Amino acid sequence: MPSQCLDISPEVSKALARGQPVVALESTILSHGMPWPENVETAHAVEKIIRDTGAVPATTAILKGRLKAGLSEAEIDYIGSHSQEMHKASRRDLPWLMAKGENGTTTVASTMIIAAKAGIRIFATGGIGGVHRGAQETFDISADLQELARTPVAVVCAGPKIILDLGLTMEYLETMGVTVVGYGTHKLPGFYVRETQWAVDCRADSPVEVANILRARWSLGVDGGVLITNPVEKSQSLTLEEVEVIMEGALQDMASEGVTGKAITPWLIKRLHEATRGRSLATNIELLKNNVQLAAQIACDYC
Ligand code: PSU
Ligand code: MN
Repeated sequence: MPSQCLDISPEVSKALARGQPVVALESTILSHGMPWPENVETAHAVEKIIRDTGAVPATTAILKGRLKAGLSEAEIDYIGSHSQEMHKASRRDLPWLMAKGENGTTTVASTMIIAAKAGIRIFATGGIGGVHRGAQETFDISADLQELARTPVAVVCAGPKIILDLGLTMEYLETMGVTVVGYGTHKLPGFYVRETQWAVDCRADSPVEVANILRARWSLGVDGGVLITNPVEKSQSLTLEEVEVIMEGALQDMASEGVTGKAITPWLIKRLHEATRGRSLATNIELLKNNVQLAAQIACDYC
């Protein structure tokens, strides 16, 4: 349901009109999650994976105050090479960016909003935001979780980011009624880390099985999305032990440097990148490609 504030690209628009599969993509991962030029290369590579699988990619952003579903190559290149001027835009940021005609890159929450407005049901990303470590004190809970509770979009990811408190994140998702599916696993994947100690609600072993869960979810007529967690390949996974060692120092430095609010996730991602000498970036890129591939297959089966 295109609205006045939303531009759907001609390619995406045509696919939606014909009932063809479309996969939404976020853009904060490009501006705040990866350095240039890897961000631009990855953005084009994942769009290609989606097209090669028979679906159409719809990368989302806010450009000059307009919500975008589907970007041109030039727009992707611009965002990737002008990361500094891109506001990280979650649900709360959309109104002021729109009113002021600003540029912003979309988080999981705002991508879900744009996808739902455009009529796109499947969205692929790297990892979602969640309940931060120490949230008992800080109240830092990503708006991604509330969005999953209310917006009817399926998010394919490699799990909540391991920088979070995964136990509390799972509790929160349960409270909010979000179905969490493990793709080929009963254990919750933790983004860079293939497997964690937490269990998922249900396991699915094929794109068709996932598509059936999505249809059942939306036939209920209640609000909300579904989280599909797809473990990163074994050969690409970081170990829980190495991540925990890095996180211990990172959380101390983060506190002493006074990093707060929406800067936290990008700061921790960058810290892991440096501490692993680029291995976490390579993992991030691989898991994203993996998720995009799965999302495109699910979209084909869903349509
Ligand atoms: N991936 C990254 N870096 C990021 C994000 C993803 O490598 O910054 C973004 C995602 O868009 C996710 C968001 O939705 O972080 C969550 O941020 P917050 O915890 O501030 O809601
Ligand atoms: Mn936060």
